[in-house]
Amino acid sequence: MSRTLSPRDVVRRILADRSSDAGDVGQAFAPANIALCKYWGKRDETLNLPVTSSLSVSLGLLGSTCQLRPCGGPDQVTLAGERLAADHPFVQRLSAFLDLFRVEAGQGYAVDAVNSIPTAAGFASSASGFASIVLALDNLYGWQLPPRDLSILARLGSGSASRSLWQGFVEWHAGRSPDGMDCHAEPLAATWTDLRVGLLVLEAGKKPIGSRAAMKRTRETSPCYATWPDTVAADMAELKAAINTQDFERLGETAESNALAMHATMITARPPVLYWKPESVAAMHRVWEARRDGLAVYFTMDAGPNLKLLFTASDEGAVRERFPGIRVTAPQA
Ligand code: 2P0
Repeated sequence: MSRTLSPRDVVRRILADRSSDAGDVGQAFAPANIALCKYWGKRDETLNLPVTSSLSVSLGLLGSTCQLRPCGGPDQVTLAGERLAADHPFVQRLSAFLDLFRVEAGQGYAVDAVNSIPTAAGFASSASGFASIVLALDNLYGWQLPPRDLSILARLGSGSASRSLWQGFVEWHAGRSPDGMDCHAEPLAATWTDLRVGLLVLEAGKKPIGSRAAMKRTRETSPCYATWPDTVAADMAELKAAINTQDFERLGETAESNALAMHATMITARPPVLYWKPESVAAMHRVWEARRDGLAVYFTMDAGPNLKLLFTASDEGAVRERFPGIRVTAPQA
């Protein structure tokens, strides 16, 4: 029977027989990912173990690039060319994560991170960031860890980062073990080159509450959360069937419904968590209106006011016409 481990124990176990000699520099890219079946709620907050499995699609060239160099003293973090102060929340979170990997106390890293996803528009997720850091560490120390171990390490930084190690469709298994060693992601074999994801920026302001605190509050207080695991189980099966048969309507309908079900759990939390803005609701109506007009377009939403539209390549022109300013990505083209 496995017991709960600390994040440091998990790292020690995974790196047991790996080198602690760093090279000069480690560098890596990891794609951002958008969940079609969402992760919302943890069974273990220290290890970022989710209540349910989830399924995402990665965003191709949109993501994070990270360069790591060992340095003396405290960590030095540069984001998009700008040096961040030591008390910046991102630096604090990153340094706490890097603490798990330091060979000697006091050893620092110079981290240079660049996001190609529109950060200011609220699309930056911690997912590609932590995944790129884990890959850069793997590169710096020459660990050559198997992907499943990299996924577990990325999860310790941020749950959704466990899914950002691959392109295409990725399933994150919730697992059952208290130590989380069976809680990692893996890619699905199926590909779908015609699938498109459009980022619809509606508001770039700061979120009222971060997703970490919001999912905790939802799990603890929402009367609707009890049905969430069953919703996920049904939606996961539907999405996999839709992907395997390339049934776009089935994929879109399920992803949209899953996102709304996740938001229903948060809206009913106490106090409520409502990320939607009037512009978000107006955009939902525009999506539904487009569907009534025969255009196969669906939306999904995360912990923010913006929409991500799902459609196929042949409808890209029609979607761009209806949603000017949309940023279109071809996840698997
Ligand atoms: C997802 N989100 O599946 C869901 C949908 C937001 C809404 O994963 O606390 O930043 O670091 O594990 O991964 C955002 O949560 O949370 C997220 P932590 P994370 O993409």
